[in-house]
Amino acid sequence: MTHTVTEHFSEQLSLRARALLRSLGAAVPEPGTLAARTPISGGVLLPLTASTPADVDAAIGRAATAFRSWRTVPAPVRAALVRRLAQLLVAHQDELAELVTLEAGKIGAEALGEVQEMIDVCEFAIGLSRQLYGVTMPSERPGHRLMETWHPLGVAGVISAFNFPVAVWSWNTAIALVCGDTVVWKPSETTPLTGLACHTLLRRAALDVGADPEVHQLVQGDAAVGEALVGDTRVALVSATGSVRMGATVAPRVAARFGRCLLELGGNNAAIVAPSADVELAVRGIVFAAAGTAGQRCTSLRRLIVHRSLVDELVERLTTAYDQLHVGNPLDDGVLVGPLINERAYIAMQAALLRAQEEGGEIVCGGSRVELIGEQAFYVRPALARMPRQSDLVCEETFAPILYILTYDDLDEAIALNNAVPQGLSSSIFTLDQREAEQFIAGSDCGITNVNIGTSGAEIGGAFGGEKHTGGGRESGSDSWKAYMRRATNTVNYSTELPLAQGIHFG
Ligand code: UN1
Repeated sequence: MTHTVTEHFSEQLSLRARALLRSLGAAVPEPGTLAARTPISGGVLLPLTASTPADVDAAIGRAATAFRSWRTVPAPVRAALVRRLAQLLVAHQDELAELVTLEAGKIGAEALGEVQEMIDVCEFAIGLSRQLYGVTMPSERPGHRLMETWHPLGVAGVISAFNFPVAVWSWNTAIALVCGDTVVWKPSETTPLTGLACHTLLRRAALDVGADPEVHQLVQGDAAVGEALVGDTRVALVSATGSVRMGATVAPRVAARFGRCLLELGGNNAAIVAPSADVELAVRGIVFAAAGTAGQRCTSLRRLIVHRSLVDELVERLTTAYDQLHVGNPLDDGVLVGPLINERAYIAMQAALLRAQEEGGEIVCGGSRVELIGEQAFYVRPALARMPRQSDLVCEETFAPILYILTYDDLDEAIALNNAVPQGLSSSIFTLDQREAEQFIAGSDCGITNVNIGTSGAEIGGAFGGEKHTGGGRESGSDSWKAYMRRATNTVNYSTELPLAQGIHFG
């Protein structure tokens, strides 16, 4: 496209974003210095106003005030708000998904899937509202009851990333709200419009069911806005998704004020392909996990650890599959790989590919830029790189579609390679040998360990998160809700005596 054609296209995308915001009920924001861009063309969708320190302070104040009454609303009644949000998400699934495509560059199917993930977690949270169970234990004293009760924690500060701009918000918010917390959300500065859209839907849901709309606050801007949340003692829980570097600054600051942190940081996810693998199935799983979302999921597959007997055949099959991947405008039908989020991501990818070659690797296919829609949009062909060993480069997370291929001879070695990186989010094995599968489940040090599926695309029902530099947090399903609540251990004496524990006699 020529310069002017690209500009014209960007204007069309901007008009579309405005129309989508309006149909989602959001007023087009006051123009300011925070530019919402689209990676589809690199153009500006809308200029927004970033929150000032005073805005953030006021937002936290409103959330803290709203908490005082929200915490007293029974959890199943709180769930009415989440139920209404789910209904609005169902009604607006297409528009919100399209906005995700415009802002994050996801292909249609994945953007719809992301909104589906929101609906799913809302349903989970609604059921959860009647299952915030505490346990009881036998007391060692007669006439006593020992039990645990769970109570709302306070204000949850949610800091989310560009790559799942709406789903990760909903994981945190749907659950925090039924748990009785209020939320202050800072979306990625790269995806402020989807932030605005979700905030608008939630406020509308609150008004529709007669809940206090102040239970949710939106703040917009760069790292300084996030830091204001991190440093504020009124924010009981900081739930942050992003880079390891970001987590390394957030965690000590929250710890220093004895706040609570829930971290979802980088991943460097591997899949092992064992000799018994169903290779056809493995190829499909690998391609989705490595090239899907243009390699920009925390759970994207970045390392393939293949048995030596299989590696040549697998690389050949993967190359054939990669050659058929349609890279292009994610709004177009048939496209499987959309753009990288920005130029920085493109530069990081090119630097990694260069380093891979310097370290003796071979770029088997992909890696090059496809200039489709002007100079400011960064489309790349997903790359396969065969590496002689797990070098420093391979141990780093590059947020782009590069799959490093390594070989192994015995399973212990493969599991050791899986574990020999600083991150610990997701992992998988392709094998039809049950012993191998179980050995891997026990041996992988990651928070997510799969068999015969790729590393990405987790369902919301499980706990999502990882170990080591991934930060240790768990979000979404299972008992992740416990991170959003305060546990109290209660001893109730219904006797007329006052026996002391441990058999102590006092006086
Ligand atoms: C992320 O990349 O931050 O498991 C979240 C998956 C998605 C969520 C990814 N359900 O790939």
